Amino acid sequence: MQVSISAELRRRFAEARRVLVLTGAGVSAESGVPTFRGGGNTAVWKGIPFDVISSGAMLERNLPAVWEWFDYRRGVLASLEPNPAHYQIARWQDRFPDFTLVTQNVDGLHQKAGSRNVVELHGNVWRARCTVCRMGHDMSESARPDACPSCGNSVRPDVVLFGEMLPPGVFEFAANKAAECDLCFVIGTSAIVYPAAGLPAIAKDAGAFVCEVNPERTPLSSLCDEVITGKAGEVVPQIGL
Ligand code: BJW
Repeated sequence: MQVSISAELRRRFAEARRVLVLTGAGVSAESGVPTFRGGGNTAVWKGIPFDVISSGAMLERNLPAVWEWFDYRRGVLASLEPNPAHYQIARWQDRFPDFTLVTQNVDGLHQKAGSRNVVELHGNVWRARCTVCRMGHDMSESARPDACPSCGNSVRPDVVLFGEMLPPGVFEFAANKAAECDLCFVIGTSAIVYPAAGLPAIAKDAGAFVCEVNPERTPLSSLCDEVITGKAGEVVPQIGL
């Protein structure tokens, strides 16, 4: 579907030097990853709402149940591929002198599309980490360890669950980039989970042009300079290279 892109956005895109892109689950929807909100079949897992099963409280109460949920998720993700939005965003990293991709997604599809140095606010399902020493374990090529190979304690998904803190320094890095950018894209997020949803306002307050891409309006739509209504896989490739 052809979308309307303003002359102002085209000019900003042509002239931008520092660009920040914030993505959410919607950017992966056309790859077959269910979003968290607005329907889909992972909003409830075995009768447990996702914000309960994906919570720090559940992790403390029932770590095996949390692993079962994440093992299922990795199983689904293993066969999924990036879509045209992931690929176009990956091309943008070589288009602008200073480019930062900040994602709330834990699916690894941006990296699979070729994006480098992705700022992962909420972690990644393909990593486990020790609950005590925090040592990380890559599960993309090897199985989940039963215990930490370094200290023997239990491991958990390296994902930021509800009620947990973001990894130290990650949000601060993203916030600094938001404060410095001149063009900010907000793609496929419902913009209700903080602190991630606060990044576009930081960019806007610092003078950036903010553009949202989403089939639905969000709480951020009214602060954006441009709202493009549509699916990321259709809209993002039309914005330009
Ligand atoms: C398309 C599309 C297509 C569809 N193309 N688009 C300030 C105020 C109030 C509360 C808080 C606050 N600050 C912090 C909080 C608490 C909480 C929070 O924000 N709660 C809100 C829900 C109210 N935040 C936290 O707990 C965070 N921690 C924290 O702040 O620590 C400090 C602290 C602790 C305790 C108290 C206070 C402060 C941590 C948040 C971690 C989020 N984790 C999750 C789960 C990850 C694990 C897992 O994968 O299971 O991360 S929650 C879930 O939501 C996931 C996502 O990353 C995140 C955001 O969702 P996203 O990406 O926006 O997806 P959806 O599904 O919501 O939206 C999809 C969008 O796509 C929709 O708009 C569609 O229209 C669109 N779409 N198809 C483009 N084809």
